[in-house]
Formats: sequence, C-alpha cells, structure tokens
Amino acid sequence: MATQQTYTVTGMTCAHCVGSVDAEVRRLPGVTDVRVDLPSGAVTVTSDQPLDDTAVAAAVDEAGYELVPRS
Ligand code: 9UX
Repeated sequence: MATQQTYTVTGMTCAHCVGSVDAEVRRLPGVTDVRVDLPSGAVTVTSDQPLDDTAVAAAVDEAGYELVPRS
C-alpha cells in the first residue's frame, strides 16, 4: 500500500537545491516518488513502505537542507 507524506524543508533557493533534496530522498528504501515545490518548501514523498521521518530528515540534512519538525 503506497503512503504519501508532505514535509516542509527550509533553505532551498534554486533548482539545484531541489535536485539535491530529490536525489537524496529518492534513495530511501521504498520511496517511489518525490515532488518538491520550491516556493513553499513542500516536499511530498510517496513510498510503498511506511516512511521513517527520522530517515527523511537525515536524507534532507545530507543534501544540505533542513526538515521542519512536525508538531
Ligand atoms: Mo546554489 Mo541552491 O548554492 O542552494 S544550490 S542556491
């Protein structure tokens, strides 16, 4: 069963930033699609496994940006 989650990422300012985040998040196990909206920082991740928010945050950090924690 596919699951989808939208995260907010800060620090992205250009298309290359978007590409970096996309590439890192896509490496996570189960991820089948990543959509990034640059103006809002919304990153929507589709996965066929339950998403591990900590792993997503680590991938975003690896790309050089920051995931806004959800309350
Ligand atoms: Mo260029 Mo996007 O340094 O950060 S990749 S603005």
